[in-house]
Amino acid sequence: MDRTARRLATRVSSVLLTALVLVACGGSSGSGQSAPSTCAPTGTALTLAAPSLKFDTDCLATLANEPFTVKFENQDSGTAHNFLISVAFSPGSDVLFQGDAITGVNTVTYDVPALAAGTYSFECSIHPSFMHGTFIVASAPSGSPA
Ligand SMILES: [Cu+2]
Repeated sequence: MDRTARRLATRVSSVLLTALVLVACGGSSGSGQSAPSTCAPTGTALTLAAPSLKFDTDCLATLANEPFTVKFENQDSGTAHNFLISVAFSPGSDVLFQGDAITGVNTVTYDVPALAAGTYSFECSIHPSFMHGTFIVASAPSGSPA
């Protein structure tokens, strides 16, 4: 009788362990779906390129409360792309800036009004599902010249 109870206890604890391991793995393996990228602003002259139906970066950053420029190089011959910034990467979220589409190969520089600090989304409104990234607006790191 005592042995059976012991076995049962061992069994229960190993089931619990397995469950814990599964939960731990499940928690971290969700990163396949858009773990937010991060980057820090280095100025207000941004560059972005679109080679072969994607952007060349998944994170752009600019300084808060300062107008900035985005030099956008569409390298896709015969394909139109644009650049927009929205509050979040989801349909229907507020668009803060939308640049005119250009057909590659071509380069345009967008003048974008100042934005408040925050984390936004940038995307090509024509191909948002595979052309999008994180847009970070942040204050200059302390200690850097104003
Ligand atoms: Cu596009």
